[in-house]
Amino acid sequence: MPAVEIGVERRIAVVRRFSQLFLVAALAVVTLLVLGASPARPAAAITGRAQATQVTVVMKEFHLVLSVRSVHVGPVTFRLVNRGHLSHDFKIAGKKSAVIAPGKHGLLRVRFRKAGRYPYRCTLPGHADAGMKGVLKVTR
Ligand SMILES: [Cu+2]
Repeated sequence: MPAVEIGVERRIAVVRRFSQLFLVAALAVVTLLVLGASPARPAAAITGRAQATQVTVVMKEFHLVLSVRSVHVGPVTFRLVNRGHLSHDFKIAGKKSAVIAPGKHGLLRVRFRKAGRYPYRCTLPGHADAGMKGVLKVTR
């Protein structure tokens, strides 16, 4: 074989090798992007669709009974169930639900960004003073 042809073949082989390396590198980058850069983050942070913690709040005259005493930082859905004979609402972390009629239920979604103690209350006149209040602990 003439020397010129050997040179061309070698060059083609080098180009092939580089394109294979490039493909492997590109696949690695795509894989990292799909999986998310940091494996320490929870799955919810990678998908961006954090699963909200559910807390049931039973409303009665005159107290609010929460299904848990504490939640973690992040989105929380309060499921409000009025088992009383009067209308009630639920306010926490500056967010307030609609007024829930007796026998009805509603939802309040709150995102807790910091750990701490968050007071909650029913804002209807006199209800908190009569006992419809408490404190929810939010932890890291
Ligand atoms: Cu009330």
